Amino acid sequence: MNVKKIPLPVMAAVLLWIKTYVVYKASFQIKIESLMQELILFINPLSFLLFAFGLAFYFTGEKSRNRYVLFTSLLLGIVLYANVVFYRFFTDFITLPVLFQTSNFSDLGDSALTEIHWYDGAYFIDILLLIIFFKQKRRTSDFVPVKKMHRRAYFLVAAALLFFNIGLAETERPQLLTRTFDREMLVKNLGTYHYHIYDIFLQSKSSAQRAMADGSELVDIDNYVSANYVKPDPDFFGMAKDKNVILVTLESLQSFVIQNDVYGEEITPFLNDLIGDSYYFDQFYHQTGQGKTSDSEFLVENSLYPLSRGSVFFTHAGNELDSLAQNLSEQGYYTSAMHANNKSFWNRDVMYQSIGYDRFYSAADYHITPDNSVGWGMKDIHFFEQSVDLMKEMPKPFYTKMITLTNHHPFRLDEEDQYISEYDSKSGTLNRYFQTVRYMDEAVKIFFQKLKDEGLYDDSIIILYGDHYGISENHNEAMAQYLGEDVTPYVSTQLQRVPLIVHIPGVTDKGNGEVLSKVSGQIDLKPTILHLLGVDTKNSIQFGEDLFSEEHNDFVVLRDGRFILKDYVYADHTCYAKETRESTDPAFCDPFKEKARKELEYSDKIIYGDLLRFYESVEYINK
Ligand code: GP9
Ligand code: MN
Repeated sequence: MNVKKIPLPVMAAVLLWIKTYVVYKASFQIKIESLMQELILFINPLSFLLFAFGLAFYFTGEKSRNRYVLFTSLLLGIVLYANVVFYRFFTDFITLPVLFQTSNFSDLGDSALTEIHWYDGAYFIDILLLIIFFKQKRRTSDFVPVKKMHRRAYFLVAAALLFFNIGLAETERPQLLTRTFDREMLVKNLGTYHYHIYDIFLQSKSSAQRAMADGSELVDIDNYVSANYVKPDPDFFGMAKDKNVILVTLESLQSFVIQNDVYGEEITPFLNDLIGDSYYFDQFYHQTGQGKTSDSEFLVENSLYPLSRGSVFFTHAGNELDSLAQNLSEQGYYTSAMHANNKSFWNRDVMYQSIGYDRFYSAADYHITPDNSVGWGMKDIHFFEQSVDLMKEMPKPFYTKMITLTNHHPFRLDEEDQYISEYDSKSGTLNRYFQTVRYMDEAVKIFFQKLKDEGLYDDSIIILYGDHYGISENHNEAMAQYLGEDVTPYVSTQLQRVPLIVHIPGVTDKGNGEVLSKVSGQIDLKPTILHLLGVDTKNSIQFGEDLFSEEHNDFVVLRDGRFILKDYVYADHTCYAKETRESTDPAFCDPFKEKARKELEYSDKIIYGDLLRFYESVEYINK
């Protein structure tokens, strides 16, 4: 084949394609776990590049076409290189909100400079090759504009490639775009250029919605929230004043495993004991959507609902918030989050700045080895042990939110960590789930012991809750076998219960443990915790209610619109009576439909319009 015959745009696309792949391998640490993932990584830059350079075929003059090709190569080369430099410092890919977050800007400028090296010129070698190539070409061949038919065929190939790429990515990572988990995942599956386009799209969408909003919308919301405020119980208000707060997010833990067994073996022996020494809420629901763990964090920190699609951590990471962490900072607490995973997962590194933690202890702060890892990363026992060592060094009082990891789909464990036997059903996921839950239970037990050994226990309150379901509806058949009943919409809704355990040393462990069957959800945690610490929330925009308040209402809305009352469950457009577990007269649920809809709508409005930035002025209007 005569290289000189290759059209310049195609040549440029191929050069940049190869360069991008080389840069992926050399400058980013993208985890590749299979040959298929490697293949996706390899092909993912190509379709975008074919499109970008293909536009050159619309130029009729040789000079303008060459200029366009060169300019595009340079521009994309700069984008790629900027990511390399950014990655060297932040081990992350650039996002628009990061670039435009003014507080980051000066830091970014400084750190960027220190990460640029003289040998980085090598990143632009393809441009040099391109110039040589087109100089040669100009000398030897005449310029011919491209025929329409060829142009069409070219774009058809590019489009086919794009769909092939998306298809492969979808099989590797279902719901990649709607869940937007992790930037590494997006780059790995769709390529760095598509990732930037997607990021621009997300950003412009939320900027538009934000630009249209003004504080007046907040007045109604504020009125609604104030009317629904419930007074704290004086016996509980300030009960844990100035204690350290340790909030433990237990990955994928659902309530149905509590006080339950597999072939006679207890699944959560430690938690079962702990419940006796704690306030245990057995009618507490997760309210997460596609943002899973990140949604649970959002709910707990802000007492707002997450969004119905995507994760707020990604879509609205720059919003003004009035978080639990900020409230506790104001009370002199040192605030942090602890999670032994890549810090960019769920965009935490960016969102945590808006939440306002003083510190995020992520994978880089833990000693992670192949021996102490399984599945998604560091095993919980090691995570808890190392975390307590980190806690010892924290200024007191502190508030820290810990997130466990081992009890995560696909629920794999090393043999030595399997304390109970597998369940036997058609679903491997459910079969293994009980074992990983049992492992997590052991980890929590070791954690409590270590807190005691290190003298942290007495001055702390420990609150544990499940973040979301672990077993999805795909496993209904196996679930029905375990539960001994069909998973109807009613049962499925009841399965959305996650444990909430509030353990207050010196109080609940002195025989004051209690099972509280209040119908409630993650949204209630922020006012509950603040009130326990003696912090007033009367002026906060929050949809939750203090769980210890006498006035707490038995009502919880799930993110998909289902809701649960004291005696009824509204699911699948049907009103179910808890007593009979059968559908009943819709009139029992009807009066609450409007309230459920309104809460979700108001909360969405706050997030889309970034309305809390107007809060001070609304307070003023209302006074
Ligand atoms: C990852 C962990 C799991 O860091 O929080 O996220 P999930 O898939 O459960 O949302
Ligand atoms: Mn989770």
